[in-house]
Amino acid sequence: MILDKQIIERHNNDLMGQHNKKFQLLAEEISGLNEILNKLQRFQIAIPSWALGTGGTRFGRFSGRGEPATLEQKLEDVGLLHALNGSSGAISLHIPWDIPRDVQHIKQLATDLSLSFDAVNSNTFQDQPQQKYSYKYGSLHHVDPRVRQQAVEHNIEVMQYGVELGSKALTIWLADGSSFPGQLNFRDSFLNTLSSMEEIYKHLPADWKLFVEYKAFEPFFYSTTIGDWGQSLLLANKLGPKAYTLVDLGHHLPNANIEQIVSLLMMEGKLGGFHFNDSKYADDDLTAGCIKPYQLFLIFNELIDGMDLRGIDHATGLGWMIDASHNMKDPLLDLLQSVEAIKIAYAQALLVDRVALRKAQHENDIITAQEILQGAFRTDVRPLLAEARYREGAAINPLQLFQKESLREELVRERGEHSVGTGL
Ligand code: PSV
Ligand code: MN
Repeated sequence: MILDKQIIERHNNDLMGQHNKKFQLLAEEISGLNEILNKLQRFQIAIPSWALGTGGTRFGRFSGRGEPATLEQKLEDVGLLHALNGSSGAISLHIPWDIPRDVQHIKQLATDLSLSFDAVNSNTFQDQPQQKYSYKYGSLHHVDPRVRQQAVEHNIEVMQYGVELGSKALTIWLADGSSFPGQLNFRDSFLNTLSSMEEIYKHLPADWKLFVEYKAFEPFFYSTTIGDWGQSLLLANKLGPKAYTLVDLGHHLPNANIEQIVSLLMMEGKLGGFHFNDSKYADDDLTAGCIKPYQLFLIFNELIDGMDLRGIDHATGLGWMIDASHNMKDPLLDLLQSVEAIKIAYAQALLVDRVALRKAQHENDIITAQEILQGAFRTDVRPLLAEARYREGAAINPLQLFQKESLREELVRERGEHSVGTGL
């Protein structure tokens, strides 16, 4: 479904009076308003192809209605999100779920929808029908070199698809680990992973990045071979300058100080990208900012601090992606909420008076430091986001438009009630 521009214009006309009042009130209080709006307009968050269908839990999956069943339909869904919010201009593909059969056609469709291709993701956590060796006991860390080689070749193939489409990064997340003490030798597993990744790295195009994602547990529950940011950073450092750590917010042990991790990875120039989601207990993959919005703000506070220190462009310097999917909400509405929450945190962090914060830190003035951070966090920046969207030709209130225009019903009419997306 391609959204008629007139629907957005009509929606914006209806809301303009109300929006202007709120925006003007806020605008008076903000210094550097245009620069902030400009940053908000440029900031894009990639949408993972696997979040467009309803996700499952290990107990089952309750598929939604009118889910995108083909790669074309997935692109159309992301194109729809981007038309609505002006902030979702990229899609991240997972191979083999999203193999492009007709590359030229897929590229043309992406261009028509103003989308680019974000990092491509390999999948060595599931066995595929024609596959020779099983990943039951892992992939890149496997004790059997033939399994490792198969997983290396898969990653090379994923990069080839990415090159054809214009991606610039490969994300590797390994399910490799163990569930029982004694099951594997930690050192051997790490070294096998390293040599497998070295092989993949050799094939990485010159202008590409390799993102090494870590995860503390799941699907294995005793050890994960790339279990935390230390192990990921070790690998990234050993691999070379094109390898970086990728932080997925749901992949830490409870109460980990993720903002501190982010700060130090940036200090080392080794933070590559992000997978946004939120969680209460584990890798819950809930909507970004739905449970811990203050943590999200604190993370952005460190990100901006680190990026500005190194002169990194906020919009293009790091890989920004959502990695959330669950089985309750309409996935498109959920993604609109995630993007909004991420950009709220970003906008609030842009409001932090960094000079005053540094001064307070140097004077051990904890009270002022807290006031500065919480003052920014408690600012309702939603009119700024709405204004940035309006200036991009997108909707002042994308969620409201989606619901009022019954866009899901439209998709169900097009695709059928029982169309199901690929993914977990
Ligand atoms: C694993 O939990 C993960 O976060 C990795 O990024 C995967 O590629 C993604 O989810 C989808 O399975
Ligand atoms: Mn992830």
